[in-house]
Amino acid sequence: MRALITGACGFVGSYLVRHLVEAGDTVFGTCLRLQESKNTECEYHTLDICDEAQCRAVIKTVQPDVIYHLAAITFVPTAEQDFQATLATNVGGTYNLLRACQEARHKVRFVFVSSSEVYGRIVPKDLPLTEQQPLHPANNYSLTKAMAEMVVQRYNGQAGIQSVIARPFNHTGAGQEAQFVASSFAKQLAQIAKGFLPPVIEVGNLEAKRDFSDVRDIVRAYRLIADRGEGVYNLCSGHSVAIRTLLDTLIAISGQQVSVQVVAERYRPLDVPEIHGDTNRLRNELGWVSRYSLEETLESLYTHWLEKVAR
Ligand code: A2R
Repeated sequence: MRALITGACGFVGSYLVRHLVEAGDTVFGTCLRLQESKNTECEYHTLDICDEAQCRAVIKTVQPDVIYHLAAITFVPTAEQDFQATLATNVGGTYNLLRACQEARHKVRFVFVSSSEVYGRIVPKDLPLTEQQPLHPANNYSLTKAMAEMVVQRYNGQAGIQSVIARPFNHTGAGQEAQFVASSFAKQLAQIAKGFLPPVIEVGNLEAKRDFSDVRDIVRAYRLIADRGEGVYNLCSGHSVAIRTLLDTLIAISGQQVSVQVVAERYRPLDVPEIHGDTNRLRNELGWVSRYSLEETLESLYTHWLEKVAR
């Protein structure tokens, strides 16, 4: 299987490269800016998905059997600041890739990585969220992901393109940027452990309950979806955990005595107090089960930051 991953140098892309190589696929990755490759078993190409000609060239060169489309503007505040760039990347970039496949008349599986954020403002009676839940995007990031899902559906079945959509809920693991909540806590705890920070951890709103998975479980689901998925899949654990529990678990893992300080810059009022997804399609149709407990995920995150933090 010739697999092409866009956004292969990103957080999830790096895990997906490793997983597909281990599974025996011939893996090609695209990166906006090519970094020194850690994995020589994957051939990397520079690609700006906003550039139609570059998309056509990569599809023509690689001739993939499957495309995992991960490249995107992924950070919600960045998307809020620049709607045009987010539209061009998340929607236009998806369109460019699909057009390139259509023009090449190339038979391909197209796995679009969307987001659970497309469900937007939900109320407790909507839980657990199924794939049939109407989409109500509430920010630029989720709006462009929902629009891109429609682009994917528009090209599904055309010129040999077979698409499937993944809606991952929160996922984390070693290597995630510290702008995301679990990684932010783990990094601060590692800095405290090394004596670079006083024993005070800065937090925002701890009351939100979200559905967290390990990034390694998520990339396994992407390959299963590529292999035999159809339609739309929620990728989630099926239960929610309070952000306060994430914090308490990480503090316990670090074995430190710290005080917790709520700071205004990190504090956002809660639009949606609780989110968790329905995993039935993923489990029953594809036989997916998670392999990592939340504790194991948080341990790997903390260990990663312990090795990485510097003064
Ligand atoms: O900005 P960079 O150098 O970090 O590159 C990001 C890349 N990217 C692009 N690639 C090609 N052409 C573009 N115009 C373009 N703009 C951004 O997409 C980055 O390497 C990658 C996304 O990776 P992360 O931000 O680390 O996101 P993560 O957590 O790996 O999420 C993967 C997928 C995304 O589609 C999310 O929306 C979804 O999972 O949840």
